[in-house]
Amino acid sequence: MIKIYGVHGSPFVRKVFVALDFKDIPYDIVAQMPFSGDKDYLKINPLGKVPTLVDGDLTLGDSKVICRYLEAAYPEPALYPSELKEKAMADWYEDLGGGYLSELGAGIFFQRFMRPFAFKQEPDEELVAKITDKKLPPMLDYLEGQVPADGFVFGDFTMADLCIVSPFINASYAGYEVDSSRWPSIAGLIARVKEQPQVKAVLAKEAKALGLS
Ligand SMILES: N[C@@H](CCC(=O)N[C@@H](CS)C(=O)NCC(=O)O)C(=O)O
Repeated sequence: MIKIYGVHGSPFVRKVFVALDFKDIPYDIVAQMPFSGDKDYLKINPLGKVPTLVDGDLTLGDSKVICRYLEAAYPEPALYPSELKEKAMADWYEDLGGGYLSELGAGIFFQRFMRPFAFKQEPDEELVAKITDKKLPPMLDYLEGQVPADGFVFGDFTMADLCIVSPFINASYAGYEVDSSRWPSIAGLIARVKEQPQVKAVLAKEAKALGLS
């Protein structure tokens, strides 16, 4: 049975859980906190980051690498587009969502969720405002021009939709919501992705794990 090391709430672990559920692949979760410095975990993932997948003699880090492996090993139902340029765009959205956008979402989440609840510290609202007022608007302007007003980016739901939306899910745990009057298409995509059955099921587990439900 496939084993996934990670925790609910991480946008990177979320991708892997959704991919496995979407493809109906059974798996066990091995609870692994990020930033733990756990020496045994560093033996299987020297970066110490989550998620890590163990499938028999294969041990892989990085959500993108893991999801690509799952897509190749279990092609149906497809979670990535197959047309060349759409596939390339899906890579770009995964890179953007897991890179810069994720840093912004994590910044809000860390300040407004982790600091008060995990570390009993006040959030740095100046830093949050810099993200919400300066860094996010140009990204949202760009995304607003990329995503459709209805449905998903490539027609059917794909990993690209989840990658675009995931940073905003984490920001929403910290009270940030995308302004739907300014960015209606991206706000609509966030709502639709949250309702996608496998995403919805994983988010329900996250809410429980984070004490939000
Ligand atoms: N590129 C990696 C990023 C994974 C990542 O940064 N995970 C975070 C949790 S959300 C983590 O483990 N951070 C711990 C650290 O950076 O040491 C992926 O896609 O899996």
